[in-house]
Amino acid sequence: MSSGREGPARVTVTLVMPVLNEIAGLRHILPRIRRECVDQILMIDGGSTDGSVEYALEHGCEVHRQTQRGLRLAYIEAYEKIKGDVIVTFSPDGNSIPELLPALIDEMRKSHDMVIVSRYMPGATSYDDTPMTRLGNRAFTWIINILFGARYTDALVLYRAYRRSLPLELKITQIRSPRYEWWIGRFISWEPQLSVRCGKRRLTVGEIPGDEPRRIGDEERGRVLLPSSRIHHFKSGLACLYMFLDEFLRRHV
Ligand SMILES: Nc1nc2c(ncn2[C@@H]2O[C@H](COP(=O)(O)OP(=O)(O)OP(=O)(O)O)[C@@H](O)[C@H]2O)c(=O)[nH]1
Ligand SMILES: [Mg+2]
Repeated sequence: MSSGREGPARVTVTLVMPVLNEIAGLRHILPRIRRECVDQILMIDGGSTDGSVEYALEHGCEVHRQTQRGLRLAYIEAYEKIKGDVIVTFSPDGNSIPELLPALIDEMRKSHDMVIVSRYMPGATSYDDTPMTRLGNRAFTWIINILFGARYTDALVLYRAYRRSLPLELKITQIRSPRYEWWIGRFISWEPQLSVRCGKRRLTVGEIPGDEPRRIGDEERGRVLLPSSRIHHFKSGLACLYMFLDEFLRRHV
């Protein structure tokens, strides 16, 4: 079976895994990652207290403990520790299917700057979406396409691969916490901004279809959308909209 890395254009791959109390997911997912597909697994820990860090260390992962708030700053802090030519961001909460890694890396080797595992391409489904998140993800992807001349089917998903140098070239590593995120009280990750800036620069972005299974642990908890989760999604949406406006009005890249 292909690991996605054979051939003349062999690339080294770092799997970057943000984690905040995901022990149930890690137990299911880590054993399914074929180690010949990746050269380094770097877990970025947001302050887990459930044994996630210990489990990851025991299973051959490197761990960076983030000191600042939000996923973007977590990635920025850990950026220097990433050794691979290609970064794959991966959520070990069950949303990212490890068996798709070879196909993702294979597609990345076709001279793409970034490859997205799309939940909305024909043949793929998100089982984690609620009607609200589905509508939001699709509407925001459409807005990015219209404003920045891109053709994504899924511009927001975390599961994707890109050249290690891409966040530097797109100056994503220079963005700290914009003022609007402090006002809103929500610090968004860097994937939406990668999609926006790749669109602005007309970079080569590919997509492969990939289901998004439900978050591990939801079955036990029941699929209840808590009010706090709704507020959290609403704030993320608002922060994204501000970012789109800011990117549209200013020439950041
Ligand atoms: N290091 C770090 N990891 C985080 C943080 N917040 C969430 N994570 C992890 O990042 C991954 C993705 O987070 P989720 O909250 O599932 O994000 P999502 O699936 O895109 O969005 P939801 O629809 O809100 O669940 C999970 O493995 C989380 O444990 C954080 O502040 N720091
Ligand atoms: Mg998730």
